Amino acid sequence: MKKWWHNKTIYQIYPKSFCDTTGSGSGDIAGIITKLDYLQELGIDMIWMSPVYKSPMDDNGYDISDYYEIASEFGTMEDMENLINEAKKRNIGIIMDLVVNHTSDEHPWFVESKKSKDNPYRDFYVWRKGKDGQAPNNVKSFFSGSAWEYDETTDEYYLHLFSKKQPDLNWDNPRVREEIYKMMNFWIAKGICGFRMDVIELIGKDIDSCILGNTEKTHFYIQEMNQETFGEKDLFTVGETGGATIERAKLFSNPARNELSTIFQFEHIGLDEQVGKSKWDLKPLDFVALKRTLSKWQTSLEDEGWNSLFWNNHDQPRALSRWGNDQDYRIECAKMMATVLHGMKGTPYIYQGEELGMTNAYFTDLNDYQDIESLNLYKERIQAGYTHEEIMHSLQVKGRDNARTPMQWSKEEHAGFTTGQPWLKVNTNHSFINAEDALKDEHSIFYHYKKLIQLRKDEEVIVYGDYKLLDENHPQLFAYERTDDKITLTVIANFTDEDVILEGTDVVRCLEGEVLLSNYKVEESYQSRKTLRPYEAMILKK
Ligand code: ISL
Repeated sequence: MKKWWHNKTIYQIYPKSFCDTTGSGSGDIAGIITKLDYLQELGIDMIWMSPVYKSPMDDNGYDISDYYEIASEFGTMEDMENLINEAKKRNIGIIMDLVVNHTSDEHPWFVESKKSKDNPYRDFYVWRKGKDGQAPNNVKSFFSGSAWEYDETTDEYYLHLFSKKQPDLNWDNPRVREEIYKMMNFWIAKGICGFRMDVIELIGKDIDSCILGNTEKTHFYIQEMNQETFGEKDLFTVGETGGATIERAKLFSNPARNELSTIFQFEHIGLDEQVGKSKWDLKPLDFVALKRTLSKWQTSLEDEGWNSLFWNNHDQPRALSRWGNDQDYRIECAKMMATVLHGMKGTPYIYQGEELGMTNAYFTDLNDYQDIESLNLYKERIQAGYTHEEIMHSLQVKGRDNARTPMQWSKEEHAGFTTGQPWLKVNTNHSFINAEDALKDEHSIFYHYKKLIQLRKDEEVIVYGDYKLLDENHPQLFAYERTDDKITLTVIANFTDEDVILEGTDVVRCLEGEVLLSNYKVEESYQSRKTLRPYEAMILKK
C-alpha cells in the first residue's frame, strides 16, 4: 500500500552543531529556524532532530532528564513550537528523537528509584544484586566497561547499556510504558510528524540471560506503543535497530504487523570492522560486499518492509572520507555516492553537511575529542596496552566527533556557525567547503542533492520500481537498474579514482536513453564511451 512518506527525503540535524544564534558556541533551536529556508531550497520533506530535551548532556542529549522540557542550551518550548510551525509553513515535518531505552540518571524517576528498594519508582529501572562481590553478570556497556554500576545506598547494581549516566528503563513494568506513551502523545499533540526511535530493539531484553534486546517482547511493546500513540495518526516512524537482520526488519516494518514505518539496519556500516570485534578494529572495505549487502536489502524486503537509505549519521564517520575520496575528487565522489544511494528504493537520509561534501575532522590531539564514547575508549585501550598512536588512528577513522564538527555555513570565522567559541573545533576546510559558496555554484554538491530529491518525486520508478544489481563482482563499478512496467532507470557509478574500462561489462549494454543526471559534463556521444571517469556517476532513463 502506498504511504504519504514513500517519496520523501529526510534531513538529519545534530542541533548542537547546526547553528548558534546566542554566541554560546553550541547550536540552538532558533538557529534551526533561521536555516529553514536553506532546507526548503534543498527540497527535503522532514527533519529528524537529534534530542533537544532537558539533559545533563553526558551523551549530548541522548541522556534525558525531562521529556517535557527543552534543554536551556537549545532554547525553550516556545522555540520548539515555533520551529514546528515555521517548518510546517514550508511543508517540512519535524521528527523527534525518542530516547526511551534509558533516561539520564538525573531524571526524577531514577533519583527516586535509587532511594530505596521499596520506592514506588524502584522498578522503573533494572536493579540486581551482585554475585560474589561482582556485577550480576558480564554484560558490557556499548561505551566500554561493565554495563552494571554498583550503588551503595541499596547495595545493588543498576543496568546501563550506555554510559553510567544512562540507566536502562525497565520496559517490563507497565507503568513505565504508560508514562512513555503519555509523553509521546504530548509530542504528537504538538504537531510533529514522526519519531526516530533510539536503540528501540533493546527495550525488550532478558538481561539475566544476557540477551540485550530483539526478543518477542520488543515487538509486543512496539505494537502496544503503536496502538497507544501514533498508529491511528499515520505518523512516520523509524527504529534504530543496529542488530537487524532481514527477517527481523520484516517483523519491525511489515505494515501488516502495525509496528514501525521503517528501520535503520547497520549491516553495511559494519563492513570495515573485523568480524566478531568492535567498530574500532578496522579492516579495509570490501567493495563487492558493500554492493551485495545493500542490494540484498533492496531485494529482500519486498512488500513486507521498507528500507532506510543512509551513508551518514551523528554516530558514524563521514562516508565520503571513510569509503570515498575527500581530497582530489571530493566533489565528484560526494555526488557519486549520493547518486548511488538516492537511486535506491527506501527513504533517503541526508546528514547535515553531507550536501556540502563535509569531511571527517581527523583530530590529531586527544584534547580535541569531546565524545564520551571516544574518551572512554581511549582510557580502556591505554590500560589494555594499546599504543597512543593505535588508539588515535581508530578515533580518527571511526570516532563519532568526525561527523559532529560544526556545520560549515560560510568561509567566515568559525564557519558562520557561531560568534563565540565553538564547542567542537570547526574544520579548517570551511574556507572552501561551505553553504554560502555552494548556493552560488549551480554545479555544487548541494544542487546535485536537490536534483536527486526532486527526481524521487518525479519518477515513481525510484520509489516503487524493482531493483537489479548489474556487474555484481566488478571491483570498481556500482551499477543497478530500477524498473517498472513503463520505465527503466539505470544508475551507473565508478566507485574508484581510476577509469573503468566498460568493454565486457553489463553497463556497456545499458548505455542507452536520456541522461537524467550526471556528475560530469556528458557529451552527446556518450553511448560510444570506452571508459567511465574517476567517480563518474549517471542516471539514465529509457
Ligand atoms: O555509535 C555507535 C557505535 O559506536 C553505536 O553503537 C551507537 O551507540 C548505537 O547505534 C546507538 O546509538 C544511539 O544511542 C546512543 C547514542 O549515544 C547515539 O548517539 C544514538 O544514535 C545512546 O542513546
